[in-house]
Amino acid sequence: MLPISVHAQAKRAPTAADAKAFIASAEARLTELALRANQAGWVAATYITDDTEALNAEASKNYAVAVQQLALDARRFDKVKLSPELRRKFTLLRLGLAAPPPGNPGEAAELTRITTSMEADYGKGTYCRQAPKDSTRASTGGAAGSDCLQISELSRILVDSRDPATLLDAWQGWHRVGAPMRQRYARFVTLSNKGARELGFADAGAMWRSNYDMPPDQFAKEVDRLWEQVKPLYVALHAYVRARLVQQYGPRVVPANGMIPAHLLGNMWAQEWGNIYPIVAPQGAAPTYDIGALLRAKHTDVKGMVKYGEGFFTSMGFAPMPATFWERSQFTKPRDREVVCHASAWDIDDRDDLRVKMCLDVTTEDFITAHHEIGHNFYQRAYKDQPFLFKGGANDGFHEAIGDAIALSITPSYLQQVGLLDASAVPGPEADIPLLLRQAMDKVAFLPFGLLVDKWRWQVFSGETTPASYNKDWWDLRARYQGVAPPMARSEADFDPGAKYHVPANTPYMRYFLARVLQFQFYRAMCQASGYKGPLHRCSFYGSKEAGARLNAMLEAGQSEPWPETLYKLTGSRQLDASAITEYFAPLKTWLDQQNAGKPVGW
Ligand code: X8Z
Ligand code: ZN
Repeated sequence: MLPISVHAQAKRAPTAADAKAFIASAEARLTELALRANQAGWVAATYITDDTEALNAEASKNYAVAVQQLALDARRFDKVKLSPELRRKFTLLRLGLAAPPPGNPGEAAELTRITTSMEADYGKGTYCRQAPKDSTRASTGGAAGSDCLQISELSRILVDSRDPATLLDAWQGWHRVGAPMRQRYARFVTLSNKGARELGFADAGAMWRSNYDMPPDQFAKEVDRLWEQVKPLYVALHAYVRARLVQQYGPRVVPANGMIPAHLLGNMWAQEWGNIYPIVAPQGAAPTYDIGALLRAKHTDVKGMVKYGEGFFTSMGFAPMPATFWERSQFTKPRDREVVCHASAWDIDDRDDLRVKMCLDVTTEDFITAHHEIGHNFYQRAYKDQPFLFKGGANDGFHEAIGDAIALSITPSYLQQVGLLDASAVPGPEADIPLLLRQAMDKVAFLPFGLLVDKWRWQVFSGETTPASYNKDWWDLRARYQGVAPPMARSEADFDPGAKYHVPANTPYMRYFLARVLQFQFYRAMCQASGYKGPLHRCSFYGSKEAGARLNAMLEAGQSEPWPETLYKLTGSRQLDASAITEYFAPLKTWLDQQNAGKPVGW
């Protein structure tokens, strides 16, 4: 069946020139609608009210419906011979949305209402130890009262407390945020699948997997291949951390050869474990520095933390962020209103209006996050001269890897160079294992979590996981990949995936798994470009214009070509390759294997 719009032109077959004109007009229209959606999205995320939520839903719907309509209209060019560049724009247009709306206008509006409301509910989430008077506000009600804790306070408890009961209370309190989303999530899955099928994909998960310049099944195999490369490192870290947690909490809390309970790892989702480094630090080793403590000692404020991130990029030859970045960003949590605290980077006008939205504290974790977010902004600015459909990461994993690749250069000698560490306090090679362990607690621990979030969503979109087993299948994946168990009984009355931001916000997550691998590839390539020779983990390319030029060549290409070509520009390789991360951690792997000798490994 031909789309209706073709009948008017049925007199002659569409040509490449028609296709070019179609794309030019599509890009102009989407540029305008994206600006509106970004503006509405920004106010909705930095001032959550019913009105900003409604305005955001409206603007997102207008953008999404336009993309969807254009992608459907574009089918009339499917058989026209086009340049690879123009063909790529059509492909990207069809893949442009994480939640493609169905053609039915009522259903399209319902879909965006559901996504905006789930994200807002996540942002408003609170745990009130004493039930508030109005019991309908139990988990996501109004401004947090004095006895109500939000995600940042609950996360703080998971970092600081060493009391299993206190930790459990914070963990279960936050996980209540998911349950009220369960039904909406099921409806959301139905509607986005419908939109994906109208575009010709098997389901919305297959659509997500199609965004990597290879067939979707091949992409699924690629991530499994990478996981097999890094799994021995993860399993060794898991065994070592578990043994130290047994020492800390006893075998009744932590089974010596089983899974680690999810509330003991210093992070609400047990995704990064660096916050409990003090529990697992090598016995007898001199304590290493804590970057948060170094920053506080220098009275660095949150803006100052972001300045370090910017300073790294400018040292490599990038221009500083524009003044509006500093004026319009949200660096700290406002006291007088509710906001979505989950960190994000924004490119409001697809040119110079770059911003971050964060709720920073002066901690090591947030110092890394500041680098992560500003990395997005430098990427966005580097590709600002690309046409609309090529503005984006080579793939979404690239976007997530830039700031992190930079932050891998935060070595002892870098900290000395920027004046955060006194020369007398710079540790020598004896600190390699403690520093690598600290790093692995974040980077390596994350890998299985990064993999499983979308393994779960792929199953949900394909129908393999139905609402009847949402929670069970979530925890099955967490058991299988992470070796992490829920700290208390869970049931299908819960919806624990909803307690992780990216599920209610519908942000695909495999990008973070890719980024964990890619950032080490980028880092190794920039170390080489800077002329560094020596063990990979001690390299810092701060100040290297050569590394900056190579990085910029990759960034400015945006998504104008298949990502392997863009990867080649920086690394000289066209492959995703975990050998850089295993090389970086090789000395730690040897050490972990020694520590684990004769002890249980695996779960
Ligand atoms: O969501 C993020 C960034 C925003 S793009 C802060 N990250 C993932 C997460 O927090 O779950 C970065 C690491 C993984
Ligand atoms: Zn990010």
